[in-house]
Amino acid sequence: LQISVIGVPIDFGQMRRGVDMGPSAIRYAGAIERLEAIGHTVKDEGDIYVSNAAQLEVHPKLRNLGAVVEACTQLSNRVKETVEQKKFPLILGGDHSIAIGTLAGLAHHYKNLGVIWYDAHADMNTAETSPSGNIHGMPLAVAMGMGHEKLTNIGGSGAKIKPENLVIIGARSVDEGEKALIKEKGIKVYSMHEIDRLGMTAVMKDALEYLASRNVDGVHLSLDLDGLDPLHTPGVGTPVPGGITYRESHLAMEMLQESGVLTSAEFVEVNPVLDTKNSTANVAVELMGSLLGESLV
Ligand code: DIR
Ligand code: MN
Ligand code: MN
Ligand code: MN
Repeated sequence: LQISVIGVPIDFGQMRRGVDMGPSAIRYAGAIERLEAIGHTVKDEGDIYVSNAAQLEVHPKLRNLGAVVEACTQLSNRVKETVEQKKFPLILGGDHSIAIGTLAGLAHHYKNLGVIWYDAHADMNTAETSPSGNIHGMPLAVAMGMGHEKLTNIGGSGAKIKPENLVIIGARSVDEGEKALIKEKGIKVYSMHEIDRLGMTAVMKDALEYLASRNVDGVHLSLDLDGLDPLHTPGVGTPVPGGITYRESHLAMEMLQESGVLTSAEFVEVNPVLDTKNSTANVAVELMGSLLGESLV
């Protein structure tokens, strides 16, 4: 593959400072070299410029709205260009609010995009349902066309993804408003219950068959490192115990690689300030290896 790596050093989508250093931490963990060793042509496109949030619009229920809109607008354009150049976009966060920009950019080319959301959370709040006002808990709602119009208009108005083309894997901390939306839209969720009960092999097989049955024209992986158990990825802002294991996560990445359907990916919420010896960024890079074709033997 021709891979374009785009960093988004933003921590304004939530309240724990430091996740803006995620792209550096992931680079220091050897992401570029690791992907080159597989045989990919990798271009590090550097980072999106992120303004000082205090100088931009503030909103009582959407923390740092202006800064998130500005960064996501730039990211949307960069992702769109990357796909136009027939390159594989690999986005490094930053908090999960950046997915608003990623999905807006992808939507320009993929009219029936499949999305795998690997996360402890459903990230489907709006200003009205959010318990926190943190935009990193909202990107999927925005991508489905719900929320403040400054967010839903990034990269063009309207919905960027269809709820029936979305699968969530690893959920274990879902807010009431999100639960209602999941029911209303019939969104496919593989919570920790399904992972425990069926095993990751069956979950991934089912998820991939589901997306194939939807005739998706691409598949984006949005991987929040808090989807894994904090034992493996302690450097995240909102750790939730009882998560996906390290081995299950490698298996999931390997099955996604084998399927051959993946067209873009992002790794988010790595916070070096909260981490132990960069272990969370190291896990991110190891998972990237499995996702993009590294073989064990
Ligand atoms: C919570 C936490 N659902 C919120 N969300 C997180 O603030 O909306 N997402 N941590 O990654
Ligand atoms: Mn175009
Ligand atoms: Mn999360
Ligand atoms: Mn998330």
